[in-house]
Amino acid sequence: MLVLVTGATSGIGKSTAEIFAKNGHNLIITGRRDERLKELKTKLENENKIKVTALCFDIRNLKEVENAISQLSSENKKIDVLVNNAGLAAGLGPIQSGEIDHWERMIDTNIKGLLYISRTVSNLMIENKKGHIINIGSVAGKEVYANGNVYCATKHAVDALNKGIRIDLLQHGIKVTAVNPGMVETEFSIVRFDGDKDKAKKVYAGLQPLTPEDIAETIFWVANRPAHVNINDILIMPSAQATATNVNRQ
Ligand code: NDP
Ligand code: 8X3
Repeated sequence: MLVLVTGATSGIGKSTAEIFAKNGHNLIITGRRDERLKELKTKLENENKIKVTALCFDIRNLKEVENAISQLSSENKKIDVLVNNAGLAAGLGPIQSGEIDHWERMIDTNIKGLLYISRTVSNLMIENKKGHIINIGSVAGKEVYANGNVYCATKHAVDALNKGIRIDLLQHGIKVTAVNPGMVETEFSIVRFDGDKDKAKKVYAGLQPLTPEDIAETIFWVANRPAHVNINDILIMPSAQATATNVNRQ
């Protein structure tokens, strides 16, 4: 399989690239931090007999997305799996004092970025007459919690797009799946709190969060179902988390 993972410089995306690499699959990895992409490419190619293509671009920029994908070799355009993982939360506060820049970053990345790459790659999958799009949603796309307003809205949009894209691509034999995690300890909360590591650490205090590897294993499993089987939607939580806000801290 050839697997394109967006947001592979960190967290869930990086672990996803690693598990596919270990299992001998070629990869296209993307993100904005070029150094990290280059390091990961070198590591994965040295440790596994695979080919990794690193594409550095900002998923919020349609031109950058289209240029990056159009420059792929014809072999690399035969993408079997697109993992729509790049995304972020910015801020956690009430709507009346929300920062416009935070809102725009989330909407532009989680919704518009996902749309840009899905449109571009689904056209390649249609030509290839097969493919699988795996969208990383969230528990925040299934319920809304206090101060989560815009982030929750973007992940509800991913939930809706997951269903809509599946309908649109049905006739082309392309599978579409959502993997929706609860709390996973990555750089997610550091980004959400604008680099405040102490504040980020407190999110996971007193409980065992999911690891990015837990989610990567689920993504790998989803991508490896037989051709006639599609997993539409999975909600995966730490055992210590019942809902977005019901958490059992010891
Ligand atoms: P990380 O912050 O560790 O990773 C986010 C990744 O997204 C990075 O590789 C980053 O790359 C990439 N990214 C962000 N913005 C852009 C952009 N504008 N252009 C290109 N790439 C971008 O967080 P996670 O691994 O936790 O998050 C991955 C996904 O999982 C997100 O969609 C998130 O919403 C979702 N999720 C996370 C949960 C959690 O608790 N951690 C729970 C539920 C869902 P770079 O900075 O190099 O561009
Ligand atoms: C990330 C999970 O609960 O922090 O999508 O919104 S949560």
